[in-house]
Amino acid sequence: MNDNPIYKEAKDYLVSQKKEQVAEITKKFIADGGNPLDIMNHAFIPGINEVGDLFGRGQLFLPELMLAADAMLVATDIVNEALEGSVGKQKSGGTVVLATVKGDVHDIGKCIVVSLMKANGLTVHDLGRDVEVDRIIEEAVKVKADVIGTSALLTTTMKQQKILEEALKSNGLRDQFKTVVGGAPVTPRWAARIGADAYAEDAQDGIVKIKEMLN
Ligand code: B12
Repeated sequence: MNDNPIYKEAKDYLVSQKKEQVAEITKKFIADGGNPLDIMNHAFIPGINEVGDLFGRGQLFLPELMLAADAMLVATDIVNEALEGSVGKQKSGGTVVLATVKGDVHDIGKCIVVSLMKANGLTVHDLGRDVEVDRIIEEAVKVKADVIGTSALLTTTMKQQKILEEALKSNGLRDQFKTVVGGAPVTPRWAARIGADAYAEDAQDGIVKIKEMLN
């Protein structure tokens, strides 16, 4: 339920960059039987978006943005650990190569996507952040990936997703992989324009889209 007061408290801790309290409340929420994704979706993602808006409006500065990101990463680690522990190791047969594109160090969202994919039985090769298109393609070929997923958080780095589509085509590899794109500035329209196979709004949507593509 979105009106659980714990969400507001957790969100406030994140926005005010209180890392210790963020860790504590996340652990308590999970220990009390809460779904780890709920605190992420109802408290921390709205919280970090608010931080981003404040930063965008010049009401909060880079050092505070970095502290909030640090607190977010602590929450993400706790949530991811809980997610990974909550499922069996059954594999559903799909292999995904995932990366945040070149020039972009935003990886909080991608790390959530990785955990949820693993929790859903997908085999994930996470290349990290700031990854060149050539490296992504090399890994996808090497591990015979079914799907290539990319994350871009900057309007300036989104074009790497287009470069990936073009590189796949020019290397005659476009039919070998499905592609899915995500990240806050990315839209279904962008995905269609560059010729990606799918757009994912969030991690859960990503799983749905990937499972559809694998079928
Ligand atoms: C945290 C943060 C940072 C942290 C990143 C830490 C880290 N390890 O990730 C730090 C402090 C390092 C940072 C740096 C910068 N940042 Co910053 N940052 C943010 C902030 C506040 C939150 C991003 C985030 O983590 N969101 C939460 C996650 C969970 O959401 P998400 O990434 O969108 O992911 C979800 C979905 O999109 C989806 N998804 C995402 N990717 C994928 C991929 C696949 C395959 C799938 C299926 C799904 C999927 O699933 C995820 C989970 O649901 C945003 C604001 C915002 N609203 O986005 C600004 C923001 C992105 N940053 C911005 C800027 C400008 C910068 C800097 C240039 C600042 C500077 N002057 O140095 C640098 C850039 C550094 C670089 N080269 O990359 C701007 C970008 C503006 C623009 N037009 O491009 C924003 C929008 C802030 C703003 N309002 O101005 N930033």
